[in-house]
Amino acid sequence: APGKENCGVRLEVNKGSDLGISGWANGAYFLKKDFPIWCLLASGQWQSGKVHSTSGEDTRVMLSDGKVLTMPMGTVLPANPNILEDTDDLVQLSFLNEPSILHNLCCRYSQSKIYTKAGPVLLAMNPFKGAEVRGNELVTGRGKKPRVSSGIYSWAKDAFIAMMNDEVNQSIIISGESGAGKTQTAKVVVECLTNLGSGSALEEKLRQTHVILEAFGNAKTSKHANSSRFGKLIEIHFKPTGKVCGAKIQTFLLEKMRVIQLARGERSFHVFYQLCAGAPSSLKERLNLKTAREYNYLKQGECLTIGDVDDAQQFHVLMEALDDLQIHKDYQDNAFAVLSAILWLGNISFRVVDDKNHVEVVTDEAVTSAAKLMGCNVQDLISVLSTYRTQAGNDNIVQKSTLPKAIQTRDAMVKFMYSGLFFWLTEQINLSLEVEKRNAGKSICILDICGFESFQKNGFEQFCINYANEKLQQLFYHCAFKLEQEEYAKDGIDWKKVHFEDNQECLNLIERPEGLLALFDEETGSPKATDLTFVDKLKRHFFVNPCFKGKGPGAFTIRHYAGEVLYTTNGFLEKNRDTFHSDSLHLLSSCTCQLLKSFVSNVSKQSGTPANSLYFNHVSDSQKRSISSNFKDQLGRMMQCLETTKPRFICCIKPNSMQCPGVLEKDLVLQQLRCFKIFEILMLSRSGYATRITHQEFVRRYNLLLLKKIVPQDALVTSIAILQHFNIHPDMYQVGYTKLFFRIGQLAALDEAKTRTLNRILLLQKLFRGYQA
Ligand code: AOV
Ligand code: MG
Repeated sequence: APGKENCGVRLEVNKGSDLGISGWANGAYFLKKDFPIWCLLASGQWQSGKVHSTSGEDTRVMLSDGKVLTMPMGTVLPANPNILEDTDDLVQLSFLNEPSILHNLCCRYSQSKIYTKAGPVLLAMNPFKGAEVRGNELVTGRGKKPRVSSGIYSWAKDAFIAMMNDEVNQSIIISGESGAGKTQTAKVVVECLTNLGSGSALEEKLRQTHVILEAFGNAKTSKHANSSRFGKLIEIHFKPTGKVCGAKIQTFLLEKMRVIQLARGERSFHVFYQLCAGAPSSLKERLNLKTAREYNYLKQGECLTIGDVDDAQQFHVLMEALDDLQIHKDYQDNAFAVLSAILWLGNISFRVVDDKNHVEVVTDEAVTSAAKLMGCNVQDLISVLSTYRTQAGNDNIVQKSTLPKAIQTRDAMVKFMYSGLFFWLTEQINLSLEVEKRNAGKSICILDICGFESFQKNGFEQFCINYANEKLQQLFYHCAFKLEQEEYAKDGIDWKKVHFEDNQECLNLIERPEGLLALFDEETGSPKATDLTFVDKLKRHFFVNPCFKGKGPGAFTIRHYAGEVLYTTNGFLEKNRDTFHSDSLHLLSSCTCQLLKSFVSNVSKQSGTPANSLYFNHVSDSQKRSISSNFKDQLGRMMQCLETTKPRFICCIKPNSMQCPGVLEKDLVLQQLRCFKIFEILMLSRSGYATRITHQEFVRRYNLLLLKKIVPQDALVTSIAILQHFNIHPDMYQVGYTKLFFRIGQLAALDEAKTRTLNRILLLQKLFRGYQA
């Protein structure tokens, strides 16, 4: 509002300014004596204080510790009155800047208030502690429901009400980096929604579902001991009356590589350790189970246990969950047999028999146990693992495999078996949660994927995970603005579209024709290509791309929305090919283990992948699709699916990297807030019409300013009368059907006028009383 003294704030979208103060660069109006402020000290920290005096460009400030400093222009920002410290919606802050926002979040976090709204999104700070200490934010659900924080309950209720009133399917997308609290938040949201739809039986079933999926799909990484290594979309269905009538889970993007390969300090999926530690002796005997340390697949990470987690006890929790979801005991036994077979397959050793590195399988306990558990002939298994067939004219020639080829064949079979098992489990769970037939109601879905990852060493898996997060982030940016603008549209006010910088540039690098994925596929399909030729190709194509940098041989960086990640391409091509030989497929289909057989028939079903299918875990060489192309298609379908709903976002924030309760590292939080562009979102919320207030509330608050009373029959008419009485410039507000929308600072001006008027009234009353006396 140039030229307006009392709101001389030049608003512009904060395009990553380090301090987040661009919006205040011109706004020196607050530099009045005793005004509360934030000072940027030489240490880079913000400290609170108040204005002492001003002279020219400099401001003398008194810090909260009593020190008086002279601060140059641009290092002092206005702070909010204490009363706003606790506000549960950052949009309500009178002064929006990084220190104020951080201060608000810190204050709330110290009181265990972990949920805070930032305009259209909900921020969830990870408390790293149990529900019992969530403080006074608790509300109790109906009946004996577990207690859920009111912040998230009312937020979930908004989605529920919108679904009921607008009859539009809703989705709640939970994002945040690894360990930020997405999976826990997803559980809380599910609990709120089932509670709102009075579905206690389903609520219990969903709780057991989480147990099962976490056992089979979560693992310890170097960042997070219970990291989700798959994505899930939980759909909760409601009848037209609002009562819950079932749920459905789609799982996707399972990191199946983890079964065969582990980084140091990481574990495979929890269920393997749980089974080894907790299986009752009869089961142990049947499956010929050993301890975890005796299996190559498990011991390669050099990490077999997690802190105080009792794997044996967790196994009992898992068994209970499988029983509760009525998964038949025979099936459970079959599933455990598949797990045991996988572990034994990993122990199979190969003996090199000639100078060409050709191998034979060593006939020992490993191969016999694996064959027995799979229900196939040992010799058949041996021949699939150590030979391959080539076609010469009409003849099939059988040749011995080399060591790498034999290992690749075995590992591919293992990956197939594990992802088949995971997919089968999801199907079983869905049978148990089944949505009532002929349901004409609506649904709310909750999306929880693997969070953004940046380790010291990042491979193909991190690339896929970060690409998926990049897609979600794009949707987030899009919706944060769309939702905002929808509110203006709904209330019938004029609204000029705001330009917003998103992550399209990075997605273009990855997705466009001739982009990274296309080149990746080209190299994957070329027999001569190697991981090194792949990187060279990328370097040639993207040497001017600002999101890409080649880094020495075999490595490159991508500038993602959440920071730059260094990828080493070792194994990229082979992982992307994911070759799975038809001989292996034949072997599995001939096994007496019913589950293994069913995995094969699932693949045939999926070859003509249905349009709405979100899984892609099985790839055979007959399909000739690379993992990355499948991944891209999957993500595309997932996005389309979400776009048919009204998406809402929860941004999970990791307050510290030690995973301690009560500790907030400001820099770490700030970095995440910047990734989510919370400042921009708030600035946009406010650069348009910062404050929204219903006509009724406005009249209640400012009616007394109209010394000449008008009959308040119609709040809208009275509102307009107040605005005119104060000569508020028409550029500064818009009158909506239900609300008034003000530009920043306008209500503060009215508040000042209100205080002046009240003081005058008090003075008059005093004088009047004195006169009477
Ligand atoms: P993530 O899903 O975001 O990581 P989680 O939801 O598993 O992270 O949370 C990480 C850890 O933080 C949990 O194991 C809990 O100890 C703690 N935590 C998170 N939210 C809460 C909460 N609301 N109440 C109590 N403790 C919580 V990953 O799956 O790695 O991207 O893939
Ligand atoms: Mg998770």
